[in-house]
Formats: sequence, structure tokens, C-alpha cells
Amino acid sequence: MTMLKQTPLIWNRKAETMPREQLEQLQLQRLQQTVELVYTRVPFYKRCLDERHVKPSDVKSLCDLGKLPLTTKQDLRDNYPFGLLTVPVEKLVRIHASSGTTGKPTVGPYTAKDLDTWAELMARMYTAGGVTHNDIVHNAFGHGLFTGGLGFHLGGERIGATMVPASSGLSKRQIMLMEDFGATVLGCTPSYALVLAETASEMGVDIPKRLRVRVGFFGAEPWTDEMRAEIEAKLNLESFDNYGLTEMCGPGVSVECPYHAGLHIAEDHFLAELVDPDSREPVQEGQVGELVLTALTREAMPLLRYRTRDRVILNREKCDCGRTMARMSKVKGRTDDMLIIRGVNVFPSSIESVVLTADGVEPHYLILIDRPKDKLDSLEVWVEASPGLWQRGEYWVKQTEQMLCKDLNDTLGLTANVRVTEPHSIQRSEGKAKRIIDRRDLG
Ligand code: DLL
Repeated sequence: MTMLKQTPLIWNRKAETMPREQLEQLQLQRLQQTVELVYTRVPFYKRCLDERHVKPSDVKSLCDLGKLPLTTKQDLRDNYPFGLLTVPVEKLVRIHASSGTTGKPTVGPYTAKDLDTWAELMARMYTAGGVTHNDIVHNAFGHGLFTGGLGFHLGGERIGATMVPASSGLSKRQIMLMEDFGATVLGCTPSYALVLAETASEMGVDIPKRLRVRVGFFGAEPWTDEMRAEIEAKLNLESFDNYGLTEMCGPGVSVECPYHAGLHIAEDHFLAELVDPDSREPVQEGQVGELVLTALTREAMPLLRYRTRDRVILNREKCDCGRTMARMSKVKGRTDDMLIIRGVNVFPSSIESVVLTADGVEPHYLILIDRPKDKLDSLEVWVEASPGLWQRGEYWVKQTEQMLCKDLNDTLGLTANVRVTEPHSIQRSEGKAKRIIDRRDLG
């Protein structure tokens, strides 16, 4: 659904539409300052640069980026919690962290200036979605250590919108508040957006009649175009993707404009490259690669060439909205979420695309992989039946399973067992959905 009716709004026209030549000049200048800063203040980076015999003064053009070391999640772990700070801890005004499934979290520290920049980036996001100070924003991202809730809050306040810091959970109450307060904007994970749509329908709330939400900002987890179509249809809104990570600031790194032709990276604050995850060599424009980001203006913890693990395509052509900032495609998955099942590479997003275009099932699914003793890996996909299909009975449920099996086989080149399960049998998520259960011991 697109509602492009008027000239798109731009929060910071000077920055966001800067001629690329000028932008690259600015990036170079900021890169030089950043390298100097980390070289003099962060022992880890001094060591990495010395090992490569690179001095800050060797960065003479953006082409010299390749001389700089890549930073990985492991480097963050090794320097946990404050080893990569360029400022004393007393200068921090906030610390966020991403949960991480194992071990220590990833730390996101901010100085007052970092928070100010973050507010600016989030203001750009809202404005790109046509949101102004007249809007009421229902912010259902988790508020806490996770950057989603407080990041959305900060940017909303910057544009003067009325913020409702609902956080996630208690879904019926969320629907009630959205209706009572007249929310016009929703922010949450795409999987929680589906839960809210389902909750509204269970409550008998006729969404187009009773809710005024016209724009949704969704992110923090991968979501396919099929998922987008499902959310827009169910919630009757125009959706905008936004991307970010704790290591860079949180949400606001790249945001969609009304043309929905990729996410504009805030290139005056982040330098983007694409590399081949195995060879680490640059990937050509138009090809999928791992996004590598250098923070150009972060004060507390500017990371050089951080390997995000996110697979995207980059496009540096000017957009019809007027922004000159490069666009990245929707995240196509992570380099570490590719499953290798019986030797076949399987991306969870391919499974999602098949599941979400099938009739008679809901957009709630689970992917289960196992390795039974002395047997080949097994792949099972559980998908929830729609109440209508379930009522029609077992024969139709089995038909749906067979059809999904065939579609998955055609798409993945791999046989998957499909189980169409009873409505409401798959756990709902209030934040980032966990849809993959890999029971193999791959250690
Ligand atoms: O998820 C920041 C965020 C909050 C972004 C709210 C957007 C909205 P982390 O918890 O550190 O930060 O997780 C970062 O989530 O490397 C991606 O793999 C994934 N991710 C974030 N945004 C998107 C998106 C926040 N729009 C990790 N599409 C990233 C796909 C996303 N994946």
C-alpha cells in the first residue's frame, strides 16, 4: 500500500540531499577524525592499526578504507563492557545493550552528543514516513535495554509528535489505547504488528473503522515483502522498514522513504561497504554482500568497519524522493542464519515467502531442524491453520500440507515435512520472533 500524494517530507534537507561529491568529502573528513580518535584513545584499535602498519595519516581518501581493520562481534566481546570507549565512563549518559542469545550482551554506550545525533536520525525516519508533530505515535517496541523503544521515543519527541511509550505486551490493552488515544502511527517489530492485528480482530475491533493508524514503522528483525503485504492489509496502514543495530546507535541507521525502493543509509553518520563474508573482498554494486559500517560521528564508541552480518544489496543512485543517500535493500537475512540442511543452503526468508503466500494458513510459523541419530538432517515447517481451514476439517488441512510441501520443495530444492497446526498453537512474539529451532549438535 503506498500513499504517495505529495512532495515527500525531508527532515534535514541539507544533509539528506547533499550532492554525493560533497557527501564523500564530509565522510572522508569524518573518517580521518574517527581513525585519529580511536588510534589515540582505544588500545585495541591502536594495536590493530599498528599490526597493519597503518597510521591515521595514511587515510587520504575513501579508497583507503580497505587498509583499516574490520571489527567483529567477537572483538566487542573481548573488550566487554567498556574496552572500546573513547571517553571516560563518567561521560556516558546512557547505556543500551542487545540481549544476545548466548553470553554477554553487546553494549551500546552514548554520550549526550550521541543521543542528540540519534534523535536527529530518528527524526529523519519519522519525517521520511510523512509523520509530523501533529501525529500520535504508539510505540510498542520494548522499552528498556533494547534500543527500539527508547530510540523511537527520542526521535518522536524531537519532531514534537505525541509519544505513547506503550512498550510491548498486554496486547488487548494496546489496542484499547490505540483506539482511545487516536494513534496515527505505530512502531513495533513486524511480528508484533501481526499479533496486534490478530488481537484487534479477536476483540471484534473493526480496524479501518476504529483505529486511525495510517503509518507503521517496523524493524529489528527480518521481514519479507509477503509479510509486509500481510501487515498492511490487516492493519490498514502504509509500512516503513527501518534498520539499525545496537553497535551503531540502534534504529535509525537506514530508513525507508515513501518510494519504498530501499532504505536510505544516513551516510553522513555511517560509512557503508559491502564485503564477501568469506573472502572479505569488496562486493560489486548490485550484488548481495555483508554490510560493513563505520561510525563516523559516534563519540562514545565509534567502531571501524563493523561486520554487521546482515546481507543486503547497495544502490548509490539518487532516489526519486530527492535523497542522495545510498539505499540498501531490505535485509535478506544474516550471514550466520543460513541453514545448511543435507548440504543445501536454505535461507529462512525463502521459507517465509512460501508460507506467507499460501492460502488457508496464518503468518505464524516455526522451522525445526534435527539430526536424528545416524540419519540425514530433517527439516520440518510448522504453520498455523486459519480458523476457516481448521473448521473445514482434516482432509483440507492435509491438502494444504501437501501443497506447501510441494511449494517448499520447488523453492528450496529440498524436501520439508510440513505440519499445519491448530489455530493459536504457535507461540506469539512481543519482540523479535524466534522462528528457528535447530536441534542439531553442530558443535
Ligand atoms: O534491532 C535496532 C532496531 C530497533 C532496529 C528497532 C529497528 C527497529 P539489535 O537488537 O542490536 O538492534 O539487533 C540488530 O537486528 O544486525 C539485524 O540483523 C536485525 N535487524 C534490525 N533491523 C532490521 C530490519 C535493533 N529492518 C540486528 N530488517 C541487525 C531486518 C533487522 N533485520
